[in-house]
Amino acid sequence: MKNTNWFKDAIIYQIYPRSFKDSNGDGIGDIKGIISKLDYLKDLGINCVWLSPVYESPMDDNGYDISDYKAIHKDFGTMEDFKLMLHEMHKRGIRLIMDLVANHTSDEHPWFKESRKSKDNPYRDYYIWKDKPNNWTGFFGEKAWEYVEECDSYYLHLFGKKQPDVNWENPKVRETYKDIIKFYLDLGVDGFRCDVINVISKDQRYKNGSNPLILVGKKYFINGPKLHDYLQEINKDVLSNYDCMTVGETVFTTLDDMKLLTAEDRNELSMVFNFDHTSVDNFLGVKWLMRKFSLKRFKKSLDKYQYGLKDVGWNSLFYENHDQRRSVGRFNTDDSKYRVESAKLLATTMYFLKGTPFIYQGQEIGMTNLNVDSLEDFVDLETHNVLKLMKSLPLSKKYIDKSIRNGSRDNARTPMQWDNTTNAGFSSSTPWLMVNNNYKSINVEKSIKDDNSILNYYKKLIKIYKKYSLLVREGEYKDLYPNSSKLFAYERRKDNELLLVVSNFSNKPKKIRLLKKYKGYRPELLLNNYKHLDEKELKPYQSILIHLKKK
Ligand code: ISL
Ligand code: CA
Repeated sequence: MKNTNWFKDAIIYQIYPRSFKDSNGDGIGDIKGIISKLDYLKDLGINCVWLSPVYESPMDDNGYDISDYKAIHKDFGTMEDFKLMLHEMHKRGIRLIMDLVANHTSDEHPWFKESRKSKDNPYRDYYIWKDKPNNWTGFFGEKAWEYVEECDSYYLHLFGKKQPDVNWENPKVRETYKDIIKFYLDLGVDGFRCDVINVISKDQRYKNGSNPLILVGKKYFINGPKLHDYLQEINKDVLSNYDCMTVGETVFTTLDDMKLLTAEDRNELSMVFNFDHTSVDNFLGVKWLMRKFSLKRFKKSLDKYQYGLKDVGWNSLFYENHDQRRSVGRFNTDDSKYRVESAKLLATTMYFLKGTPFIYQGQEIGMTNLNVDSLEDFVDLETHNVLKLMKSLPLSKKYIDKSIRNGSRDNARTPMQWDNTTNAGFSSSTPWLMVNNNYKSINVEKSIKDDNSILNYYKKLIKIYKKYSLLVREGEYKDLYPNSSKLFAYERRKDNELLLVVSNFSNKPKKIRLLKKYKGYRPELLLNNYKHLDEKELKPYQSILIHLKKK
């Protein structure tokens, strides 16, 4: 990347296009639908969009299985629609980052169709073939190798069967991805969210060693030996010529990895998504293995990177995406009685940390998880693969039911709730995935009119965020009560000024004493998710943001 820092002032909104807005009544969200909602996004105050894949694809994994990187899938529209969308975004001061899925293609990609034909096919080395598979298990809970009779060998797929991993060892593969990246940057795109980027380099020994319950053979295919070389190569050859940013999706990364990946002078990525804080309610980072949430653990996982990346690298700040369940109701919060307070508390607590905020579509109105009648109603391939796996293990029906309902990616993928008309105003016909049945009470139209809504709180929060950008960007972070199991309170301090966030992560009132500490300061209450503030006691899920300046 050019020496550019705009990503540090970006507020990024993720669009999952299939579920955002359908313009032509086929039940599938599309690019024209996105264009029709750009004023809504501008009004929200975000200044960058991350768009999940819209490329040509058989849609086995909703577009994360790409069969032509330079074409737009007809469900979403045409390349002309895409260019128009980009133009309309830029006109409104909104940048666009695309999803770059470079670890695998679809098995229907022409490269793979060739590759599987024979051992001497020119495209053979575009993928990873072995005569004998090792015992790796993929991320979706199935064996990571698939046999092809035609060429009597096995190909590697760390995700679905229809998502063969490409071979980054092959320089031709790297050139091809550089060309794809260049193609979109030349169209004016502002950067990329790089799908599972830290698994592109594989340990060439292909040793046995994954555990089917853990679902990943972490040691063997995370952060492979050439990861940093590949990222630096892409940077040098392509990204450095453009004013762009990258955010890498990195699974199971450590602080040390993150420093290497995001240090400015190493020219690899602008920032990465780290999943430590979304793993505090599971075991081993596997969301199906449910664990009771602990605020202390949550804070510890955030603190580690807030302190750890103080001088080197940069953080991303998020709760949700298209793979995670909804945040309200999670992290010890409540999605019924205190839904509104909870959603506001979550926002205040996360977005004044140091890093770039990401908001996932629907989060800004407090959308909740999908409540299906039967597990069969889920449509996601991962959900069904894992359900099958779980049924083969000695687990109780009750556990399986709860774990699948909790973990299914469909929770985040239900259509955006625009208004209280049929199909929540998402589409004029039956949507590809059912609408959450609470759309009559939770929707954008209603939120706009209600001064007290989550949406209007987000708008206010974003305005304040922009106003205090220097403090949010540079202020020194300090967790005031790392050991409290109810309170999350932190400072962002620079010179004689600071922002103070205090949040009560519980459904009971909580006594506080800390405001006394700031006697010599002039306080200004910037955000409060209740009408009033009692300086000695926070209400259930109450959260406040105060600006303090030395007198
Ligand atoms: O969500 C997960 C498990 O439920 C993660 O392990 C997830 O699979 C992992 O973060 C990778 O996700 C990304 O790549 C996948 C795609 O299905 C996801 O939607 C994408 O975000 C394969 O391309
Ligand atoms: Ca459509």
